Amino acid sequence: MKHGIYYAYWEDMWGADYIPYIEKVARLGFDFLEIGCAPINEFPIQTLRDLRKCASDNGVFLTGGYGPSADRDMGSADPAVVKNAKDFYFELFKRFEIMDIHHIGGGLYSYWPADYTKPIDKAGDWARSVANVREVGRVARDYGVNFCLEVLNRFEGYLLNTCEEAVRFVDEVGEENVLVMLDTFHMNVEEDDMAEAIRCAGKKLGHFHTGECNRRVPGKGRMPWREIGQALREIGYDGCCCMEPFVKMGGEVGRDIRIWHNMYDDLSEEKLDRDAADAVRFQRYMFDGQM
Ligand SMILES: [Mn+2]
Repeated sequence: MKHGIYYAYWEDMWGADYIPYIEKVARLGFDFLEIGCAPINEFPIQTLRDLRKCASDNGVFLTGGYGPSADRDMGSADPAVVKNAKDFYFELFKRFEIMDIHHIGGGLYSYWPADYTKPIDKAGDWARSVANVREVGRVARDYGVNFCLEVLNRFEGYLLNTCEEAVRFVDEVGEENVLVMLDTFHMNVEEDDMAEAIRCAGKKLGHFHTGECNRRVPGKGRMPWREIGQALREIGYDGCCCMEPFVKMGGEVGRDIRIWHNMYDDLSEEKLDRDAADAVRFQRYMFDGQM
């Protein structure tokens, strides 16, 4: 398995200069860095080339994470919103090719975080999203990109809350590069059995996020890591395991992740780096049985 981390652990906005984080995660012992997709279509082409070169020079690769804004919702009943979403992904895939990115994961089939002040049409959004994800997924396939649909807890999304729903959804989509994505934080809310959910995804598991129940780095809480690692090995998962810790209040990240207290007294970069380096050693040991 490949072990990575999402850049937003260190940042408070949905976008950043990713170059320093590429160098950092290589130094801390990771195989890849997950970058936020929100600003990518605005980056100059040279920046994309620089990111690719920096990753390659540092012996790591990049993946994309994305929580679509409400105006890029592929389940929307408004054709203008759906078109806006498709145009965003089509441009993004061209840019992924320049950056050598082959995985995108998140609530790509909908928008995030869900706005529950509005009425929810789950059946209608599901049907529209299946058709639209199929179309976007086919384009992703042409660029060699796996389009991974993240199962979210009920407070953040309403289309895919369990792995069983996600498997049904990707079966309806019927494209081999449109896959299920699980995240231990969301699974902890919705799944009866963490290992059973992983087995339910089986060969359709395309991307995996890790974090404790309160989104601290793996190893600092009560998540059943041994059982999770065992289940991933059982299904022969050889893909990306990206930790997605969030520990700081503030900014867009703190607001959207709902962090209303700092998780540590010491939030210095040195402390965050040390915890990340410990966590990747821990995760390798739990998932691969090696340090
Ligand atoms: Mn996640």
